[in-house]
Amino acid sequence: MRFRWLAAMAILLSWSAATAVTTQAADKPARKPNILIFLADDLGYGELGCQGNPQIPTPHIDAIAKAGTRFTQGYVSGPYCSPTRAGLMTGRYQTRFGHEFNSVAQKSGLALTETTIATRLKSLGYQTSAVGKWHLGGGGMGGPEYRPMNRGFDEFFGTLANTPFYHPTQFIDSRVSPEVQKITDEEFYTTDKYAERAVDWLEKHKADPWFLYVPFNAQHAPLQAPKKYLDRFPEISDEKRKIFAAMLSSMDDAVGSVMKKVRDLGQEEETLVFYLADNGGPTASTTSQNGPLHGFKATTWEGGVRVPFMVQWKGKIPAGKTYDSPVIQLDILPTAIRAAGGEVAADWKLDGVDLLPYLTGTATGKPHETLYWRFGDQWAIRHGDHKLLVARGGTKSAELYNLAADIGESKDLAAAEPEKVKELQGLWDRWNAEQAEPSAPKEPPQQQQNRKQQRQQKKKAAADAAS
Ligand SMILES: [Ca+2]
Repeated sequence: MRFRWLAAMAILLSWSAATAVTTQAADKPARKPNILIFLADDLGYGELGCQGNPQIPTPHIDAIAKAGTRFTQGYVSGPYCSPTRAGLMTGRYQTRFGHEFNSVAQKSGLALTETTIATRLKSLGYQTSAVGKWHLGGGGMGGPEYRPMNRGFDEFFGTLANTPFYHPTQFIDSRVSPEVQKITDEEFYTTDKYAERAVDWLEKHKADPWFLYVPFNAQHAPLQAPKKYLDRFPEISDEKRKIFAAMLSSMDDAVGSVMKKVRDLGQEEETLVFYLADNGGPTASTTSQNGPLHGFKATTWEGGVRVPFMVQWKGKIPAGKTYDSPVIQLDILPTAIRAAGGEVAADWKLDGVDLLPYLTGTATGKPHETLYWRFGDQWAIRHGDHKLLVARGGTKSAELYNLAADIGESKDLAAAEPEKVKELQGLWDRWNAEQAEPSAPKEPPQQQQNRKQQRQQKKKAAADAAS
């Protein structure tokens, strides 16, 4: 009898202890996860250790893939800088609001009708910072209303557009002034300074949930790197490749510094991290490789729009896995908003989707059955494993590829599969009809004029030489 009474008491006690723990956990609201986005510039699919290229070690970037999930079919909606950023910041195909070309950033900037991920996270109580290359206006003819400080970022440290790595142009440190500043420090190297500022900002803002966006200038031209990184590659004799390697090594160190800070703050389990590139590699100008993919930056071939892309959230997203269905940078905004406990409203008219249920396995199927691109005369649609496209360097008529069997887009199936061509053309036409006209021409008129003059001078020089 006594034994039964003791057993009953023990059960009762352990039940109350469990209840107490549950109540305690419920009383302390879980902190919203921090959001961290690293964006590389012009880094091709064929670079990085985790992408299968051991030539330039990238242990810190690889560590994100190791602690998280790497997308083998990660896309961007733009084949070069500014359009991809417009899509990333809004979660919408940038062609919906005319942001088809880089020239929009020069003419004005990201349309003021659009709401950025930073503004959306701010309304959920986040502190926000952008450290790196903006390239969404506010530096050309557009006014300060296009600068990051007026697009949801509390702080901005970086350049408004493309820049040299030393003596960066159109540089703003919003702690000093909202206006463009001249950098006179000879030793100032953007990638290293971005890491320093990001780490400093994290220390100052560790108490509340934060959103940190780090769009590196690396690996965009011009190829420039400090000696300390060049010295890491004595075995690379090609001068261009050596500088590219040094730049990538510097970016890897910068990612490592920021991630170390997150760990030192004890926040790695509450930080959702993305690392991706803004477009494919322009191999001829910088050596940036696209691995098995066909085409380059500024084309709608896979080499222009399929990029290194990975995500980590320790304890939430599976570690050391790949995810092999197509995803796109437009997915980052809804994924971050949902992770932050926010709702995605229908009137945001997003094209991206929340990836977390797919990554954790609670959702079946694919995030996207169909993806679309438009870039002037070039365009593409991916539907299932088939891709129909018109791209620079191609036949000028629509070509059809099966990416599951032919990742290198080498065997045009258009003639063999006319029904598939018709189906995909119909889908793309319907999507295309929803897109806006480009809000700025592909090249500003002055640039077009200069190019025309250069062509005429070349022609004349050739004619003179022949006569
Ligand atoms: Ca780029």
